[in-house]
Amino acid sequence: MTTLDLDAQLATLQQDAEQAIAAAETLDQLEQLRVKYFGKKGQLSSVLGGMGKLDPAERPRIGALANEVKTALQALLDRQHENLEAAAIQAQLDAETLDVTMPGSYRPQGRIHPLNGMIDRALDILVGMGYTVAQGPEMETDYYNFEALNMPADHPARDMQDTLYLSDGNLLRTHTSSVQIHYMEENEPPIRVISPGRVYRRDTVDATHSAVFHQIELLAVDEGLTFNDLKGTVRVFLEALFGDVPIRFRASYFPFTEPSAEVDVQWNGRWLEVLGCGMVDPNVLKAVGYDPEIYTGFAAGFGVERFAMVLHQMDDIRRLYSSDLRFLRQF
Ligand code: 2NM
Repeated sequence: MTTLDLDAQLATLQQDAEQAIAAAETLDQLEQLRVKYFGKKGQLSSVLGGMGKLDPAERPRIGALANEVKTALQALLDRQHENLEAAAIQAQLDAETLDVTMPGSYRPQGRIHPLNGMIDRALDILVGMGYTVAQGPEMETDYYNFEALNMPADHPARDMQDTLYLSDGNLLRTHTSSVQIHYMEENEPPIRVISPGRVYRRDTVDATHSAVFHQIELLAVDEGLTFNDLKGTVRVFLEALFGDVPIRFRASYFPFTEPSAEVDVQWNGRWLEVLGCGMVDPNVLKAVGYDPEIYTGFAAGFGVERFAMVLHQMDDIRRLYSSDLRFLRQF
């Protein structure tokens, strides 16, 4: 082996490698070239392996030359690596380009149904006043819908609302007061609870009646609650909902309250009845195991549909169930 041989081999290696690196089209190919030339079993190593057979005086020159070749090729590899990487990123950017001038796809905007909006508003106000929301079954026993609410079997007040009975003797609740009974059975005073939900009546459907509608009832039980607390609570609630409008209490009758009242608000120049209320009858408190000598309570109930109709000046309850978007989009 002569130095000329090694000189020539290094020159050939450099030339081959320069061409191959410049021609590499992918980062994978480039990596293969790096291994081919610089790897442990690569061509540079095998050329340098021949150094042992050289005249010792020649070794430093050939060694220096080999280093130069290596440095030069490494620089080429690095540059090509950068080029290919930049090209790959550019290719990805080109492939993922968004044309922001393309028309979007139309998605109709949904909105809250006026009934749910009404429930949300009422609950917001009452929860803000310290009340907790309770729910219960829509199918009820006679006990929870009537008996515990001071309406024994042949009580005439049962006729106030025609009831939908199920074949097994149970019924569809006619009011959410049944939820209040469940709640009182499971909790001790002080009680502050509201029960929103669907209720059912055997009614012929017309502009102001529906066999299924929604109620929110409110109940407070504590030591020392009076009719004054009831009036204040109802007033604050109605003011939050209707604004500073005149309201009046009229004496009325409910089987589960005594005394009882109906409340009207003056709205667009007319008195409109919006809710019923009263002091919880001692018999109701007894039914859930509260001592009426210690506790008193007040309750109020209203129909959500009626509230929505008064508030939005609707003339027909059926519009609320019609899914007519021309109507619903107004709210
Ligand atoms: C109303 C009117 C008056 C009422 C009574 C009760 C209970 F469970 F405490 F007895 N809950 N809701 C009540 C009282 C409901 O709705 C027009």
